[in-house]
Amino acid sequence: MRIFLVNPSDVSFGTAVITPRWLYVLAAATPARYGTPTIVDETLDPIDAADIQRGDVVGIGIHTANALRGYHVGQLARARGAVVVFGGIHSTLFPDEVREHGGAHAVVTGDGELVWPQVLMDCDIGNPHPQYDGGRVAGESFSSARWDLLPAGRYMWGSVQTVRGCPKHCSFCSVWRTDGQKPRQREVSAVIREIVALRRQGFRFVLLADDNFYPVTLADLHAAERRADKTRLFALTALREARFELMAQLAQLPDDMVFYTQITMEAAEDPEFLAAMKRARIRGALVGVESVTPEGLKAVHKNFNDAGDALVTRLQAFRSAGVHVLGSFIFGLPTDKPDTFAATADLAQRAKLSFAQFVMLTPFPGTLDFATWEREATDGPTIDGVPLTRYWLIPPHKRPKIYSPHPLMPAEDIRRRTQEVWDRFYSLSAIWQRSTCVRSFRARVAFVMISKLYRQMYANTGIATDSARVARSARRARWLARAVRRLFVAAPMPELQEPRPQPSAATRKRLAVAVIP
Ligand code: B12
Ligand code: SF4
Repeated sequence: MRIFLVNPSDVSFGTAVITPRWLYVLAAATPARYGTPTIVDETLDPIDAADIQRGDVVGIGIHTANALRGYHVGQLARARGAVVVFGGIHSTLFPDEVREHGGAHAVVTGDGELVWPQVLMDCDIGNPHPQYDGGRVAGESFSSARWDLLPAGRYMWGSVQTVRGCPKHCSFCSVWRTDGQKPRQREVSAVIREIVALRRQGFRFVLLADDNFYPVTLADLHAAERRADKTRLFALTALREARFELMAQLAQLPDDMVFYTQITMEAAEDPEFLAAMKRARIRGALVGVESVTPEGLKAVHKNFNDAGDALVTRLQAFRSAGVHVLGSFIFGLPTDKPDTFAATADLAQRAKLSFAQFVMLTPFPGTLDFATWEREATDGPTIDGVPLTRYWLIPPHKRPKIYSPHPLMPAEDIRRRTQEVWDRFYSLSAIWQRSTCVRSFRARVAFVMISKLYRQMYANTGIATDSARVARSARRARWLARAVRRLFVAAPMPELQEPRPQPSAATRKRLAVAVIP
């Protein structure tokens, strides 16, 4: 029984920025008796159907954006006699759809690593169950990835998850509902072991692929302190200390290493945390700004963010602490007005963001926004017989760019204005001005190329309606990706050892207090 793990994608760039982690986690969870799985990442190269034979097991992981391509791959594999197993967030949300459209024999919902050996055993005896519940695996049981299986020279960044789940409840995000609101933090030693494995191979850039790297805020701690029962305070303090332990160990890794993560804006109020991030060389973070107006933030249940000048101050705090911000903004919120676009572009500039993304509001399944939209859209429009509320089943070139009608602006207006904001933020002169955030001329040129690559990969291919523009962007992205790849690699360090665990400053302080009579 041969095993294939396939990451579906409509577009293959030949080179990819970040390793799709699930492929290498499931490879690690595959028992040795089934051999080494064949990994196919279609963001690099499309799958060759001729490789699949009767009796193979083909595991396909999908999120909403690549579900349709995943279904094509599933049908194709099934037609060749393979046993088809689906997993990933979209399969978790729509197991029936996956069976109907993807040719799945089995669907795994939730986390895959613990249940995968059972699935394979059932496939081996010819009895795969229609559905398996992988549940929410505890932080200490997360599988490490099999980085030894990475193809050489195809990826720029490794990806290591340190925490899963997020305590917030933003209306456009499914993480807190699927991954849970209780942060499941991994053991520091497991995270460090993986990062060392990646650096040994020459990866010096690593994405900490977390939902929210800052799961315990100072406000959470103060609220817990006020409670008579201190159980929650102890639990939160332990989580926070483990963050500091992790950062203290990251700081001991070779100093050419750079980390990048996703974090909420509240970290700006926590100078001790920011300083630890800087020491750990967490040089960049995606911060979900979402909206620059208080009404917009209220609409997405993100009241813990600031708006206006306070927002600029908070974002600048990251930059002052040496953490570059990739600000993420949403356009198309019901509270947006025509002047919101220019106000957002201005704010992104004033806040000294190094990078920014401007996404159009998409109701992702599993979110509160999706539930409201689906409820209100009964008997709504269809495209080729597919209801709009199942938009991922509509071929990408026929999909609308905006789904929910806006009270003030037509969809095309929102799309065009969003495109203009991307064009303005990523104009050559604006990027060159921003590139002063790095020192040498070489680093500035690298900054320009990376900005252009980011823009080609995420803006034009997603927002433009003109297919010539999309094709041109994909070509440019391919070229840029090849050109910038070498900026990210370093000489392998096969001898690199894991740093010795060191208590963080916070733990040392606590221990010191404990021994003082
Ligand atoms: C890192 C990350 C990214 C990176 C991806 C880098 C990469 N190459 O992987 C970047 C920043 C590029 C990114 C981009 C986007 N992302 Co993202 N991302 C994440 C994040 C935070 C972590 C992903 C990860 O590595 N997880 C670790 C692995 C091990 O977990 P996993 O993928 O869930 O896999 C486990 C299970 O699902 C299961 N499983 C998965 N596949 C399979 C297959 C089989 C056969 C089996 C048995 C099991 C199984 O087992 C695995 C182990 O437990 C997730 C949130 C999350 N918690 O997963 C969001 C998430 C996946 N992203 C999301 C979104 C929306 C996006 C964007 C659309 C954002 C945007 N507006 O541009 C883009 C899409 C880009 C694209 N076209 O693919 C959503 C997806 C929602 C949905 N319904 O699809 C998520 C869930 C976050 C959210 N806010 O809700 N993302
Ligand atoms: S958007 Fe970010 S902060 Fe909000 S629930 Fe999702 S992961 Fe948490």
